Amino acid sequence: MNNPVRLEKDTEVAVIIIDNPPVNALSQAVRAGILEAIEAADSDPEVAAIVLRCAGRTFIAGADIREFGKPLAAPDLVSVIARIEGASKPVVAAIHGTALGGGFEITLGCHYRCASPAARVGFPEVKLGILPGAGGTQRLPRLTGIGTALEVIVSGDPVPAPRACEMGAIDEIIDGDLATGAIAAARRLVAEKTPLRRTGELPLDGSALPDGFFASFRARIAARTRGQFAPERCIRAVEGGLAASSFEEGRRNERALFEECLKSPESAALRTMFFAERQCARIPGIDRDTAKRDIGTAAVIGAGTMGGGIAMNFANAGIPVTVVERDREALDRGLAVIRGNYERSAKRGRITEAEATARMALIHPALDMAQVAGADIIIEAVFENMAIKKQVFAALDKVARAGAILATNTSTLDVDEIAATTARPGDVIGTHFFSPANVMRLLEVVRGRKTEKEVIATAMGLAKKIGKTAVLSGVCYGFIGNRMLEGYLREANLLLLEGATPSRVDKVLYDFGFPMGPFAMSDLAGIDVGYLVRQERRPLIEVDKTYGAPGDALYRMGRLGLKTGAGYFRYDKDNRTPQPDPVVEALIVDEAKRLAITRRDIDDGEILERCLLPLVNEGALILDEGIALRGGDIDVVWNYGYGFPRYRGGPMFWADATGLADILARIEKYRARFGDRHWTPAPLIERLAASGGRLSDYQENPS
Ligand code: T1G
Ligand code: NAD
Repeated sequence: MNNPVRLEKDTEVAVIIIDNPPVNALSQAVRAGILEAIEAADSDPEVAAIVLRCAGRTFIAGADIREFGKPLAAPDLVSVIARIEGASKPVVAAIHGTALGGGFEITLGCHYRCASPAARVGFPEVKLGILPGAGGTQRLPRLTGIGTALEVIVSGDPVPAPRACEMGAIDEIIDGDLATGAIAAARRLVAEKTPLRRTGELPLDGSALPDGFFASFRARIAARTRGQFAPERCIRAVEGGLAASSFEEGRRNERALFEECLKSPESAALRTMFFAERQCARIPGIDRDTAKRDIGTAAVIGAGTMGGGIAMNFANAGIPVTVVERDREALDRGLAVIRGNYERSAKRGRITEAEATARMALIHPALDMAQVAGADIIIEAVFENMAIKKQVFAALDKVARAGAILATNTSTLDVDEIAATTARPGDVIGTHFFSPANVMRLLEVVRGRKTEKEVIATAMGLAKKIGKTAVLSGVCYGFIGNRMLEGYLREANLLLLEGATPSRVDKVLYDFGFPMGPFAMSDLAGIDVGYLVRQERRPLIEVDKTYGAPGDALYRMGRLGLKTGAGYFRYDKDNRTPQPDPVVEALIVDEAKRLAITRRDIDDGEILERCLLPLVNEGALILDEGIALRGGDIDVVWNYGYGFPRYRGGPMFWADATGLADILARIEKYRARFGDRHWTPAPLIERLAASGGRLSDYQENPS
């Protein structure tokens, strides 16, 4: 392999160029290359200053995450940065793209930092369950002050260069050519004989911090970081720097905390999720050479809850979109909701008024299906009813241009059956958005039996363009996510009949790390939604009289969830906090009596297992059937679609971490109690438990 670091000269300025595609991660060769180049430039009498920059699309994106957990080959990053900082000539960092993690730390070791206006810097480590481990928690506070640095380190969010400049983390924004500008800056430092500014030698001043600063910072982030290990270690690293008598002492403390994080199960989960998320985009048989269709215009059929949100995704990405409804009233209502959403975003400062207006202008309301004739993709989001969907697709088949992609947003229906109503099943695909569709990151792309590869490739590419993480699913009832959800909700409801309360069950899942429990989630989605899903399958489920009984009873009472102010919980006006409702508790007791279920005290451990094991078991079936390509895909679906705590991986990773033999034994325990119907272990779990394999790495046909 070629050396990923080269040294060029622009008369008296040495330019170190890092070229390690795709993101200039700090592999051992890069670390060694930088060290060697710095030594050479520093000892070269003809060199007066040094510029450090990157080739390719971005500055250094940080340590090479693939090297984590392996013995670290020399030189380590700490020594490389110490050598940069210790150089006897000005070292100028020139940042484009993103300088993240170890990449940002390198720039902090330089004596001067310039950046392109669109560059961003930051410490994403906390999102990988670790902390900046090469002096970042010690140097950044010396430049920006402790409060600002702490915010950057604990949030993990990248900071736009102009803001970083205001904070003091960047010295200069360069509007024109960055490489030229950085060299000019280096010459200026030499000409003006500016003393070398070594960040590590700057004082760390905590005297301006208000009393109890760290305690109140901890309190402020407690809810947002609950259950996580790394955020507290980030705080301790910064706090330790302040207490330390030297930079070096603070840095050693940071290193110890970093090592502790690296060994944590949370970090293992988060790193696995980082790669799982990127792996989802890879589909066997589809690669860069697979043709993609151009998506310049779009259309959405139905402007209800989902249609409106889906249309917003296109408008947000600058793609004009026609929205078709069946009557004027529904159309006006749909458009009003979209307008309201944009106005709210503008009021909150998330977008400008001008952006809101421009986006709204990209959405074209229509009452006539013929208006979609020119669209490159048409997404149907009408009622969840097969007969209606078939009518819509038959109509689309008549009006859509040849080569248009015909997509359905169905949550459960058979995409192949829908495709068969057209003369072009190869162009039909499922695009299952999650509610609210303009907010939720997940998109399940559902491949029909006849869907053409280029249609799949186009849908996956489009997802990226509109800011979604796409996961490919095969056709089955509920696809990946909702099929798994079914068992989770079934057990949660049964637990109520057996003796638990909605608040107790929700608390257990909340404490596990979900943003809300199954019942608050059901109330938010609508009790009617769950009821209608069960209605469609009554013949299948009515053998089990207990199935969904509490939800059915609430539906009959007209308690449809948050929207009616009452569901499993009750809600005060203008307050979305679920309140326990004695009416529901009495209702559950009545239902249990009617169904002859003896209520008992159920412990938290059983509540958790009863909800999570069905996820694992169904996930294993889905994998074995080839509905999901890999275990990691399932985990991404559950993280982005249902809020499964990312620091626990997903249901598949959680099962692996628990141990598949243990998982199997627990499923068997419930099988002995409740019978085979819902508790027959998935054969894949039995196989992997026996062979020592893992669900989260499992893939049938590795690409
Ligand atoms: N290590 C290894 N591979 C990486 C990587 C990294 N840090 N970052 C990206 N990749 C791979 C990625 O898997 C993908 O591979 C390809 O690069 C393109 O990425 C000591 C401890 C930089 C904003 O956490 O946030 O420094 O799938 O598809 O959308 O304190 O990648 O093509 O084979 O995401 O343009 C901290 C993580 C490390 C940055 C680019 N750094 N990366 O986004 O492309 S910890 C991070 C990103 C650290 C020090 C410590 C993004 C990006 P493949 P991509 P993108
Ligand atoms: P909705 O009832 O809010 O909206 C459906 C809209 O379609 C209505 O406005 C209706 O007037 C319109 N419509 C019906 N027939 C039409 C026709 N022939 N032509 C044009 N418009 C027509 O429903 P929704 O919640 O938005 O669901 C839409 C689809 O998305 C369903 O398939 C549903 O299963 C799926 N989905 C819903 C959710 C969710 O949480 N609501 C999540 C994912 C997927």
